[in-house]
Amino acid sequence: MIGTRRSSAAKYASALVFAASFLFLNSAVAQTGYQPSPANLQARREFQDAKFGMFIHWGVYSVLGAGEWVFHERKLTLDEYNKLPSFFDPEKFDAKTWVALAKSAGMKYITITSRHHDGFAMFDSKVSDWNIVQRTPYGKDPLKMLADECHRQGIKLFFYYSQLDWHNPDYYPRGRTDWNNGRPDHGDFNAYLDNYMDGQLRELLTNYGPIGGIWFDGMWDKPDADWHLAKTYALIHQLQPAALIIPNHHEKPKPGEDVQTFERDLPGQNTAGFNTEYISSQLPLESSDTLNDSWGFNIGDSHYKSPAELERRLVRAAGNNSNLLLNIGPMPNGEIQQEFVTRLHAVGEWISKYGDSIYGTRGGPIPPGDWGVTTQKGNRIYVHVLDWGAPLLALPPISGKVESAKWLIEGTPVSFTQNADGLILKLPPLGEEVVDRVIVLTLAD
Ligand code: FHN
Repeated sequence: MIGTRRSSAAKYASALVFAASFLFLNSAVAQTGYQPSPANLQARREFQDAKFGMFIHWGVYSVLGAGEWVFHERKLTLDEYNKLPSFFDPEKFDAKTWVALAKSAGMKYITITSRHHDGFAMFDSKVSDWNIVQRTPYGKDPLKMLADECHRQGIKLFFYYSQLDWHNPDYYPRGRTDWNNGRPDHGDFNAYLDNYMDGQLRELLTNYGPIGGIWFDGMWDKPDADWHLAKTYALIHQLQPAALIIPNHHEKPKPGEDVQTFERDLPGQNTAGFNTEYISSQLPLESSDTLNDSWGFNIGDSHYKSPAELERRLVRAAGNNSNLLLNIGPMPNGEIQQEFVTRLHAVGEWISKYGDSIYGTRGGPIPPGDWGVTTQKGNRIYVHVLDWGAPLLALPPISGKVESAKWLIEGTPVSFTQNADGLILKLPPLGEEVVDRVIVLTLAD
């Protein structure tokens, strides 16, 4: 037996060192030492100025009209799910209509599922034939058409990309969402990451012109796995330095990531139960949510949010220094259901009047409250009174002298007093229901 019998303390200590290094290796390393390029920092500012994006969950799962988790929820086998693409023929898909709808809603960017957890590529991939061009009667690449149209209409396009894969045999060992769908109990996860995933990411960052970034999802399926983040993040930043990496891993941001996104929650909130309460003070923030209760097309989900709810959601996101990424799930024929179109047009109508108090702003300076939020831009502070019926609104002190206070829409003055204790705004009695009563405070230079 070589060497002395090591004391249990020594064994315990080295186990600790090993565990710590493994955790460090795994979580912190990502793209250690990552310095965002000037183009990336500019893209981050433009992202924050944009404030409002369209999330699109669309795939062969749309055919069943039961959301994007139908493969898992119905515990289908591979053979069963492999039939779906042959039914997917979205002859009504029109990139111009989709992009125009996003613009009409006041949205400045689109994030579409290039590949969801079923692993099916909604683009022309040479890495695997499990894709829309080779496996569907449609046989065309909708992401190419969408990318071209976005470039034409000045809308940034982001690609959602699922790291979780319920279809690829090399996604092995499988994770928390596993069920026996007929895949073999062996596979090469490193090959899955390095060849398959990075191969497809290279296609998405090479064949579609300049893109806004990659919106990752699914790491939460194997939270302790080594996802080769350093390699994947470096690949993305090397191919398109301005592309933003937006990981929906529900954890504290890791080196190499460019935006922190929260699902179904405002930054720091965790009503969804899986979001981190950590809020990055460095990275732009985003909050994603559904227009009804579903991400993918769900024929039985008519629980639509009202335009007022959506507008308030956007304002509260802005007041929390965050973007809102609002989701639609198009139908399998490529059309977007009227319930979504009507509400997006209504939001567009609203933001065409209130946009100044949203676009290009940052949250604050007064922290969000039940009464409402504030946004700021240059020497202007926008006080968004969302839920306050009393005649006086007392706000904490702000730095800078308020020169004038006016209603954003009417332009008429609002009487106020400002002293060291704070700012008091005199509000007329509430008339008809107003989504957001906005007062513009102009600060003296
Ligand atoms: O499982 C996915 C879900 O299908 C959807 O894509 C959302 C969107 O943020 N993310 C995951 C759930 O956390």
